[in-house]
Amino acid sequence: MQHFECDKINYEGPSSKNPLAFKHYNPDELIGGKSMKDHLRFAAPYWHVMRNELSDPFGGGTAVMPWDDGSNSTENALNRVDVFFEFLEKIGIDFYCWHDRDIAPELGDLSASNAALDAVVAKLKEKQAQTGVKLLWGTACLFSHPRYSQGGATSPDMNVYTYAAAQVKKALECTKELDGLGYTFWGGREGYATLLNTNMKRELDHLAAFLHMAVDHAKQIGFNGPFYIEPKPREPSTHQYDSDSAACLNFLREYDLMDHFKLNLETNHATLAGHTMQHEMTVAINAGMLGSVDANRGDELIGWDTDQFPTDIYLTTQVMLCILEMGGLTTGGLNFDAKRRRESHEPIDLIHAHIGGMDAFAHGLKIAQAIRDDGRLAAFVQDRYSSFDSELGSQIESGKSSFAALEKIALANGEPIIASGRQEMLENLVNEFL
Ligand code: XLS
Ligand code: NI
Ligand code: NI
Repeated sequence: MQHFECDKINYEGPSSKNPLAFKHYNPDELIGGKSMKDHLRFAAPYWHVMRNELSDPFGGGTAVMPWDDGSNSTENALNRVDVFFEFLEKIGIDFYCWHDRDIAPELGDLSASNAALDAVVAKLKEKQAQTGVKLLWGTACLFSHPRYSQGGATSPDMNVYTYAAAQVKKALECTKELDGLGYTFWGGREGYATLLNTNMKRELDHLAAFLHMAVDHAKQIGFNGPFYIEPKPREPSTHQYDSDSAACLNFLREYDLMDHFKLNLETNHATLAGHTMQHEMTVAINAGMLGSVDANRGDELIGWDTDQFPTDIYLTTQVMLCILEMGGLTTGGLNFDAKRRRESHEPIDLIHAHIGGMDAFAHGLKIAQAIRDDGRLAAFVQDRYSSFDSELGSQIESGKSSFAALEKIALANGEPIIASGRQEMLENLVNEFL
């Protein structure tokens, strides 16, 4: 039985008018000597594709899901797996991500929930073997259940903390069982609603202890993939401790976790933090800490995590410039942490949505590669700092100069004559390639 009314989506090229075809994403086409598929490493999130009913704060779900009987049963969860793999096959996505509670139901107690998870993981494992699909990362949902309303790893209640630890232990073991390439921590409730009731220092210490236990357990079970932290400043909490790239790096350094973690950056979270995605990526890349990307976008007019599909070529070009600059993704990928609008309720809309995201990234990749091949942008930046390529510059950069030495030179030199930053010229240059 087929659940999505289409055949496998093929590449037809930029002149195609077929809405159910790729115009730019041509998986095996080489860009700078590497296939598009290997550059982009697209992943689909189980939570949005299979579980998002498309509700909003003012109304319930609209998504039509004829395959779902609406029950919280393990059987229903097992049925969804077939539909998800039909989706992956038709759209041509080779990686996926999940939360434990997306793939399997939370039942009466922890051992019942664990058993349900085992049953679904066994089926996922079979499907992965049949199709070659890989798990990009797994994660535990420590934010939906009422017990986590005041946090999981930062809950003031030790019994909740303990429960969260058990849940992450199991999710980690399931990730390992499915040969997952990474494991993500997104701490939606790891923050606070008000500082009036919060001991921030103690909560951060607890969070770090939690993450160290995760590292230890990964070692014990032989899970080698990186852990990812996914920054987001707020929503649902007023303030989330992992607020942006810089805050995460500081936390990881302070608590000696740098060797085991990388960042999973989400475009809409960057926007909520008041940064561009390019900024967030640059901060992470400079520290050698960019692991993976949750590829979506926000809305300039709505102040929450709208998780829209990335269709803005300017944005995808910037993201791909960053990824090419760092030498490409390794364990990570581009996970479409994105959902359809509430009005796009038919199953086929899932296909349209992902075609759009994949094409926008393929297009952005081609543009980014062309900008790099052209070389003028990079040459401008290099030249802008060329005064530091002098002997004095290298003394400064290697920490071998002093205020006294520089004062002497400043007194002798007189007023510096500086060059233009040429922002508009560079914007025009980028537009040449769009
Ligand atoms: C929510 C986050 C979430 C993570 C996984 O805003 O983006 O979906 O990616 O827990
Ligand atoms: Ni995300
Ligand atoms: Ni998000």
